[in-house]
Amino acid sequence: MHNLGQTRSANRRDHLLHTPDAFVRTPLPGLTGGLAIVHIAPHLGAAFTMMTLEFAPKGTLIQSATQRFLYVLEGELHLHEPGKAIPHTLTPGGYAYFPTGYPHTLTALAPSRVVVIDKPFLPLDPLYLNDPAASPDPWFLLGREPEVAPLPLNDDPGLQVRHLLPDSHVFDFAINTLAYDPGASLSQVEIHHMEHGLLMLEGGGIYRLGESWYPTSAGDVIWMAPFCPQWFGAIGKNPAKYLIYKDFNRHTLG
Ligand code: UGY
Ligand code: MN
Repeated sequence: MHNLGQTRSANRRDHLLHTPDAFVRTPLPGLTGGLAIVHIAPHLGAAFTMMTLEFAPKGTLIQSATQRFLYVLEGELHLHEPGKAIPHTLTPGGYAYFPTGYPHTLTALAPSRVVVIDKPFLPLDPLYLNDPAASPDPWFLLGREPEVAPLPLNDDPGLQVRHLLPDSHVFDFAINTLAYDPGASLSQVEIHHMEHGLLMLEGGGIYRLGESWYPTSAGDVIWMAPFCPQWFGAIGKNPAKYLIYKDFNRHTLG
């Protein structure tokens, strides 16, 4: 249904709010039986791509040219690794990380939705390896968000963070979930050099981005450029939760 040219989405120099009323679906190479909604891409000024893939049963996805993180929102999928006879089964809350060039095939067993983040890897200078014999490369991993132990953010028990990737400098980005009790908020306006890609998973609230305050709810995606002023409050009576990407563990000058 058209909405007389109106949308909740906003595209500004230092942020993008991408709301479902403005989503456009597109085919992509490597994706069969499915369509992609590309939310965030280098064209915006981002150093990564974030998209939602929507699969029909039997739809498939193969690896891209970059490292990849994926998170299942809905449905059920098989993840095939080459040389392994038994696939992994991924369900909502399940996630996977693939280093650059790690071959994989994802096959939907049911209608499914998956968030995918692709990013060219920035190698870690061996100077920074704690153990010089350790590998400078990140490794394939699978996990389940509900099984990751939550930690209070800045000692606030009403705001719990889960780190989905290992605490190791070889990873050049972080993926976390932040779960807010009703009424909880970030303790400060953040301004930092890392950029963010965010998907609101549950509930909603008010997001400050730059000099604007936006009502935000489940299904919305946000890009925050480096140094974009940001703050969130889970306004209302329901908890809120989002999945958030940030570039991490690298010096700004390489
Ligand atoms: O990790 C972060 O920078 C996070 N606290 N930012 C945010 O939620 N906007
Ligand atoms: Mn932040």
